[in-house]
Amino acid sequence: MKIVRADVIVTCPGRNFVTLKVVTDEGVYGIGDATLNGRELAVASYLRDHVCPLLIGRDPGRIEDIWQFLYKGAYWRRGPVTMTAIAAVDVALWDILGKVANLPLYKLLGGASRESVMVYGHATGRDIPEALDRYAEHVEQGYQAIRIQCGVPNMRSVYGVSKGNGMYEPATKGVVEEQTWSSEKYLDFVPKLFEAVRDKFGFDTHLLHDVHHRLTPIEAGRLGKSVEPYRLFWMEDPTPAENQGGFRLIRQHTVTPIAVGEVFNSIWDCKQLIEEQLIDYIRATLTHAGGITHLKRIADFASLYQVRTGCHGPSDLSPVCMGAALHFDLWVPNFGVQEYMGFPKEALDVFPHAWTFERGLMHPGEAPGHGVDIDEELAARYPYDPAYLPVARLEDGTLWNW
Ligand code: GCO
Ligand code: MG
Repeated sequence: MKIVRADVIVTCPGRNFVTLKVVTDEGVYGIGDATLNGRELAVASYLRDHVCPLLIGRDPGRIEDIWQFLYKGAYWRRGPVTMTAIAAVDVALWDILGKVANLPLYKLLGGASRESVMVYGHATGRDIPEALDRYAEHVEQGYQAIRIQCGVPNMRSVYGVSKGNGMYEPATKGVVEEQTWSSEKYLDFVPKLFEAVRDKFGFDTHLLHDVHHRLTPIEAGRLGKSVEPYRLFWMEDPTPAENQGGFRLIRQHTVTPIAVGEVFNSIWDCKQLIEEQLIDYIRATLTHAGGITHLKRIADFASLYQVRTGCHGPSDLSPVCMGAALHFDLWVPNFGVQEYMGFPKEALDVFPHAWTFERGLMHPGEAPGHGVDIDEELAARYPYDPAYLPVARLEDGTLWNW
């Protein structure tokens, strides 16, 4: 079997997605997600101009060799654009392998390690009562794990809260939104949010929260310590993770579990964090961290240190990523939880999928491969629409971490 075509499809059904379709001489094809939010066309060009021509004529079954070829062969290793492009190829090739073997991807990985995949949903509110209402809705829908984000009094904007009543979407069309941030106001307020959740709903649901890289390590240590009574499932991205050693400071002060990794793109980004057991959950994704082949390597390494997975799963990774991630999650022995934000309806129509959701649990389905397809005719009706992630500034105007 040989690869005869590789096409990049850019579409905006509710938001922008980049998809790679790899076609073989036997007519079997596979698809992979290549979406890098706010920088979509960089990956589309990397694939179209540099990677697709190199795939033609290759045996799609040599997944590991093609991965190594694209990683080492570029000379310029790692980075989000490169690793997203490699991931798209990798996931498409695993999809082909599954279709050829007539097996769902999770069986190729070693079979199911559990009956279903626990996912966490997003409860967001402009204030505590609104956030609690959304939390209650998630409890009613059967979610066992819920992330909560809430507006902070006297702060004009905050990370992670829906603008209207719809889904949370961080990107804004055409412009870079400038938000303001105060770590002091946030730190004084946020323990009250968790207290309100536990007072109202007790301790039966896993409670998650995303700090979105906003604090310094010592501030993060203080936050973790102050919220220990509310037993968070995790405190996500408490501080930027370029300086992995910085997490030692957080660990010295708190036993609140830590999740990191949604902006990571290789095992090297998380090596020290995992080896020194500075985190509890690794959040790298298939799409941004080199696909199934590389995420498997990260997860196996993490398992040596009792670090579990908690894959990033926002609506800005496509339904293709979600489908493939669910196969990975069903297999991976050191699974923790999977994020599931949901998708705009148009996106679900463009990407027909085999996965199912029932009361906070998901299953990838039994379709061969990863079970997600793309309706190219429908995709063509939603042209690319440039959008950017916001930036955050401190109240004096200093550019901060969004
Ligand atoms: C999460 C993330 C997202 C990111 C988004 C950026 O925990 O789901 O923090 O909300 O901000 O994926 O593109
Ligand atoms: Mg996050």
